[in-house]
Amino acid sequence: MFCYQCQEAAKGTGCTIQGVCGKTSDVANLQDLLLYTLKGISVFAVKGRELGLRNAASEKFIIESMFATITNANFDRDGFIARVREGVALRDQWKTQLSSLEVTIPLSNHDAALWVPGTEVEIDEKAASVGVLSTANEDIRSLRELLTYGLKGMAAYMEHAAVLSYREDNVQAFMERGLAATLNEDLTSEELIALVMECGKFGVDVMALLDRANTSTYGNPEITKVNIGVGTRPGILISGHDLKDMEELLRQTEGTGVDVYTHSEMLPAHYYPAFKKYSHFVGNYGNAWWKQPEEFASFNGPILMTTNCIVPPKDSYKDRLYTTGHTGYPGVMHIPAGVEDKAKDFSAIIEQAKTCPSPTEIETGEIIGGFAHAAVMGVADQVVEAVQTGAIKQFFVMAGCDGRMKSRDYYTDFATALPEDTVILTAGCAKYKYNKLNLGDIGGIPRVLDAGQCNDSYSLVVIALKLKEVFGLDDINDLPISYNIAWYEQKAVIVLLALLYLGVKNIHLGPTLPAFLSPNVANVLIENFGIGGITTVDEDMEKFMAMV
Ligand code: FS2
Ligand code: SF4
Repeated sequence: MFCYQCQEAAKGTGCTIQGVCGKTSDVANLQDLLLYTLKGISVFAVKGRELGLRNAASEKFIIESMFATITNANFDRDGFIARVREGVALRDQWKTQLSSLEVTIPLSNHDAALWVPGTEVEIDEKAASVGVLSTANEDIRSLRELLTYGLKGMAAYMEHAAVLSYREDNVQAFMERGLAATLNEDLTSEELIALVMECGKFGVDVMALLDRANTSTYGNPEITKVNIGVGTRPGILISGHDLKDMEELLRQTEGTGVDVYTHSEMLPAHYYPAFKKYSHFVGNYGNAWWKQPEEFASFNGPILMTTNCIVPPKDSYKDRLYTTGHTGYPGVMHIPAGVEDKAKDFSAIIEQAKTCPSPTEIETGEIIGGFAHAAVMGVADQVVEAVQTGAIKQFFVMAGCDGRMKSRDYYTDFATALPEDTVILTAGCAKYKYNKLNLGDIGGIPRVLDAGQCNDSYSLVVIALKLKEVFGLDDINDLPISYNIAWYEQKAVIVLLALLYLGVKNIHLGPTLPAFLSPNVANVLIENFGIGGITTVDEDMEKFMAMV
């Protein structure tokens, strides 16, 4: 195996024996093979689209399978083998359909468009030969992977929008074009860089689409205080990002005597009006994804993982853990999609919850959030006045991901060290590094404004663009906003590319720069966008404040 798609890549270069995430070597290879299969499908889907032909099953398959290969989403070997076989069958359907048209199909002689799966052993052998290192040139490899990881993040957001019946054809078309392009040996570095930038454009589009999907379905997030203590009844803990699962679980648990709590990236569900009506939606339990081992153990009840990030479970709670959607873990119960138009059936989780003790209290109090674009626009006058009077000197976008590494304490220390006339704009699970610090407020505006999940970084962009308009500025970089972003997995990659596409400069990215950036590709990002890493809190604070 060789995997370097996330921030925790071993030794800062790549996992080669087993993933730091817990992914085994065979599963890592099978994920590579699935990706290769998706590229093969895309070769034909691009041509089909050009000819006005579509295949809804292959479109759906590409998005769902891309999502399944994101860090910490799915560890299920058998599931990946089944997906590879299904993918090749879909590719061959396309092939048959196009063969009667006698058209020239670029890349149709590529092995990804031709290979045929045999026995499981042969699949494993093939899987070991198609990974990241099969591209010899390190800059081309770096650009192909940067594009691929952006596409993976894009797929996650497409899927969340799709479950709410929101799709955008241009985004799907780019997904297929981008995947096929990574097979093309003729593309130059410049052409690949252009595709990476285009990926950022579609990143903005997909986040806007998901924002529409979420807010049209569940209302605009509202400023909300969320309980972080526990009740006395048994509970179900729901994690991940899928709001449709959230809705369904709340509906099915109503009146059962079982409470529902959120974990990690599901915390922002509390901000949506549609979920506030459920009195058994008690609060948020615990912190970011990587705290699962201790927090899932002390929760005492069943836990539903709707998306990544899954930490390989401890025996102490494995029999209370459930996956659904495109997540999976061997030996963990999976809740399948509902048949035809039927909702997923969560009754097994609810029945188990009834037999469990209530959660052990690990903290008490409240945290505040819900500062997505509509809520912030509602208090825009107050914010603008605070900036004009100098009460707020600078905003710091500290969005993105949290993770296990000790070096991420930097973000807690940085937030603590920020001057009192600064405000943190956050989204994603990165927030857990500073959302319980009680940093106070500026004239009633909390110093940590949580917009929501990682995809709600879009809200931060909308807010920035609105401020730019209000202050009559030509350039988004003239705003009093600095960017100190933490990343972990591929959704952070699409968010980053989206910010670059919007022209945001001088983003600091940590705790380490991606291992998949070759020195030359990193230089392109440094020279054109001023991207930088992090150093120490003191040194960075000095640099940031000098720019104010
Ligand atoms: Fe956190 Fe994991 Fe949200 Fe990432 S819970 S690192 O998936 O996308 O952010
Ligand atoms: Fe390693 Fe991250 Fe890949 Fe897991 S996803 S194998 S931790 S680089």
